[in-house]
Amino acid sequence: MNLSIVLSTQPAQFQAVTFKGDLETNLARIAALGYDGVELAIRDPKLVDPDDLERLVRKHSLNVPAIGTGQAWGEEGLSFTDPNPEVRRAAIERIKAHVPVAARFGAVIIIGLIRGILKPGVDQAQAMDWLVEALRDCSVVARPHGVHLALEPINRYETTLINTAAQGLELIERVGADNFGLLLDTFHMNIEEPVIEESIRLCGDRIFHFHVADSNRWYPGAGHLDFKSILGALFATGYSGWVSGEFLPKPDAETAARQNIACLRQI
Ligand code: LER
Ligand code: MN
Repeated sequence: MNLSIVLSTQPAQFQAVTFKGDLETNLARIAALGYDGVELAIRDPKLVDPDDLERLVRKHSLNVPAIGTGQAWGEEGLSFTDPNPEVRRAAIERIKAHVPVAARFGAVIIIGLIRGILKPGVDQAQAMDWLVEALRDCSVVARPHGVHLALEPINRYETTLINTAAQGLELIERVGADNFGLLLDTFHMNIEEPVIEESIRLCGDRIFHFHVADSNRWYPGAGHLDFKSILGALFATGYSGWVSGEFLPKPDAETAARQNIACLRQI
């Protein structure tokens, strides 16, 4: 099992980022804890020097399995489904700008909240059309670089667009690109999926990336999810990707990251 953990390269409001702050210090801490990789949350690729980033990551013998893009929404309000066409265009351009960085690391580009939240006056069907159009556009640009895009079903309290694995699969049908799939997150699945393992089986080879957090969004083992059963179902699909920790830095980042490794390695 390849284990990674989320690390933000810039200051961020989103709370379930275990590590924030000085990049090199955190990379050293994450490597020392025994992780194989680091999932980088990058608001804008223009804010990072890819050569520098690669040098630092390699220095600590870490991989980068995925790039999180949600801060472009959280900090700047960019979204695929904003009623303003300029905002939609900027969101699409932002995702395309991640492609060379993702290609360099062999990382999946995560489509989280950059898909947006339905704004007042916007019709759901219209928003879905914009979403499909944006995802087709980005998938076409990413494909020649061998880059995959993974949309994350997110629970109803955070967005109105694509809350469940089944909705994610319908979206995949509509987008119709073989480099477009899903990121499943156990925290969201615990809220939205009747049976987590069944949803995992249903998504099968369309699972491009996987986030773990327990039911309370603490590290695995701190809540009531059955990770032995969940990860059993995941690997039974033939999944050979990463299991990435995205949980609250509670009681503190170091302890949470250590407990996650202890719980998952035992499984
Ligand atoms: C991001 O991966 C995530 O899980 C969402 O909760 C972001 O809001
Ligand atoms: Mn997540």
